[in-house]
Amino acid sequence: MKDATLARTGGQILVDQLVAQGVERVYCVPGESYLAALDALHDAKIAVTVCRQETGAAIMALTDGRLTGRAGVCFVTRGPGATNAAHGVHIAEHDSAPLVLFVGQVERSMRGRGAFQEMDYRAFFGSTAKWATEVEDPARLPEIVQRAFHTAMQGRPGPVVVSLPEDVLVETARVADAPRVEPAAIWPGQTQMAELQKLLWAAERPVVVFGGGGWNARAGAALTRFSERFDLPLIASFRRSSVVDNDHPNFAGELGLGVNPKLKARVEAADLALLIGGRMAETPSQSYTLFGVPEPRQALVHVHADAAEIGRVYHPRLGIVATPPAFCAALEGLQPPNAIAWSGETRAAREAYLGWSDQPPANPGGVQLGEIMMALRRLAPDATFANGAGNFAIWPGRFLRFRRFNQQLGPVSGSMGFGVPAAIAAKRADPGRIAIAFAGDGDFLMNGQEFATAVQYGLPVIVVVVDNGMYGTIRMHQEREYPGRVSATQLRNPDFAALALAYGGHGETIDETAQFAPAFARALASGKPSILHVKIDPEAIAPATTLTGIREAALRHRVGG
Ligand SMILES: Cc1ncc(C[n+]2csc(CCOP(=O)(O)OP(=O)(O)O)c2C)c(N)n1
Ligand SMILES: [Mg+2]
Repeated sequence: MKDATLARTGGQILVDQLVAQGVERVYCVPGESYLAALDALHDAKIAVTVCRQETGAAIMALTDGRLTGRAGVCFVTRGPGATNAAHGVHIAEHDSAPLVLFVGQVERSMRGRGAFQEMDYRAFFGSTAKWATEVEDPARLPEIVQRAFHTAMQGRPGPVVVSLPEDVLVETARVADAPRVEPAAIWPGQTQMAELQKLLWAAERPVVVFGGGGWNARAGAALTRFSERFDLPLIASFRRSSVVDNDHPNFAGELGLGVNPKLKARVEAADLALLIGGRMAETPSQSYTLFGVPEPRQALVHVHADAAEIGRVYHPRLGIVATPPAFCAALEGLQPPNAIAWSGETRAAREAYLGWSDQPPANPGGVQLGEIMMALRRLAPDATFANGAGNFAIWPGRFLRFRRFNQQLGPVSGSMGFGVPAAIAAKRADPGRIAIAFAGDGDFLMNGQEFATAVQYGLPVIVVVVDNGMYGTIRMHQEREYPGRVSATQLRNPDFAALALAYGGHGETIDETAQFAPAFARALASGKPSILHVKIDPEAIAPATTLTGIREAALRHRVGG
C-alpha cells in the first residue's frame, strides 16, 4: 500500500490499486490507448495473459471471477476492443459473475469530437453493466477502482466497466492507495426465517431450486446439510449443478435445456418452491411455464441478493433478500418437522434423476456421445468442464456428474464460444487440475483462436470439438419450423486435429467411440493443449432424437394441421 507522498502516473496508481485489491491475474488484448497501464504491469506481481480477441479475454476474466469469488480483471482498448469485449459483459451480467473491465479512451481534451475509436461507454454499457464510468482525474483512481471492485462483487455479482482516458494514465498525482474491499454479506431476518420454517412445516411436496451467482463451496455444503436434515430434493437451475455434489442422494437434477420430463412434472406439482439465488429465468423455467407468471402455482419463497429481482417476474409468498452464503448459513437455525412427509418424494426424485442421467441413449453413427460422457466420468472425474452453446452441450449437461464446487462452467446466456476461454482460465487459476472444454464445430470457431493463448502459456486444456458439420441447434429449429428448407446452417469445417498441430498443440480425430479413451489419455500425456476432433453423424442431433425424425414429424404435423 502506497501513501500520498509519492508522485505516480495514473497507470502506476491503477496497477498499485489492483495489487491492493489482491489481483493476481489480468487478461487483456493490448492497445495504444492504455500503454501506461501496460508499462506499470511490467513491474507488478500480476500475471498478464495476452489474448487473441477481447471476447476471449473477457470470458477468461469473468471465469476467473467465478472461480475465485473476487472480481476478474480484463483490459481492452477503445472502440473495437471494447465492443469485442461487450459479449463478455453480457455474459457476466446474465451469469452474475464479478468482472471489472478496463477500457481505453481518447484523451480528455478530445472527447466529444468523435475522435479515433471514441465511444461513450456509459451509454454503450449502461444497460448491461452494474456500473459504467470514466476516470476524470488520476487522483481519483484509488477511489474509483475500489468502488468498481465493490460494485462487481456486492449483492448480485456482475460486470463493471471503467473507462481510462489515455492522458489520465500518463498524468501524475499524489494519492494514497485505497484498501482491499470485501462485499458485505446480506443476512435474512429472523422473522423471515421463522416464516420459512412455518411454510416448510405446512408443506407436503416441497422442492429446493438453487441458482444464480455469489455461491461458494461453504454455501453449497450448508445447503446440502439443510437438505439432509429436511430430506429435501435439491434441484439445480440451468448450469448451476456444481453448487452441490451430484452424487448426493438428495440431488435431483438440473432445470436446463432438454429437461427431464419427470423433474419438470415434479416442480410443477410442488406445493412449495424454495428458490435460492436464482431468478427462474426463461431457460430453467421452461419459457416461464414452471411456476406461472406473475402468480406461481407453488408457494414461492424467493431468496435473492438483489431486492429488485424479488417480485420482478414472480409474486413470492415470501421474499428474502440475502446472499446465498448468508442465507444457507441461516438455514442451520431451522428445525425440521418431527415427521418428514416427503421423504418418499425425495427418493423418487433421485431415482428419476439417475434414470435420466445414467443410461444415455444410443445415437446414429459410429461415435456414441453417451458412451463418451460415461468414459469422461471415469477418466476425468475431478476435471473442470466448460462449454459454450449448441446441442452438443446437452450431453455433458445431462450425463456428466459434477461433484466439486464450480466443476461445471457454462454460460446461462447460451453464449457460443465460451468453453475454450473458460477452460483456459480454469487451467490458469488451478494448473494442477484437468480442464476440458466442450465445443461444437460452430461454437469452437467463435473463440477457438484462444487455443493459441493456451499454447503460448503452456496451459494444456483439452478441447473436445463435437463436429456435425452444421449449426445443429439452429438446423433443428429450422427443421421444426421450416422442414426441409435448410438455410444458412450448413458448415464446411477445417481438420480440427490438424489445426491443433498447426498451433503447436496435440490433435486427434475420432471417428469411432472406442478411439476416444486412448486419444484422451494421449492428449493428457502430451502435456500440450489438445483438440479431440469428434466427428458425429449429423443425424445425432440430440439425445434420442434424429434430424430426419424432427423433419418428418414437422411434415406430418403440416399435413395433419
Ligand atoms: C454468440 C452466439 N451466436 C449465435 C448463437 C445462436 N446459436 C445457438 S446454438 C447455435 C449453433 C451451434 O452450433 P454448434 O456449435 O456447431 O453446435 P451444435 O448445435 O451443432 O451441436 C447458434 C448459431 C448463440 N447462441 N451465440
Ligand atoms: Mg455443430
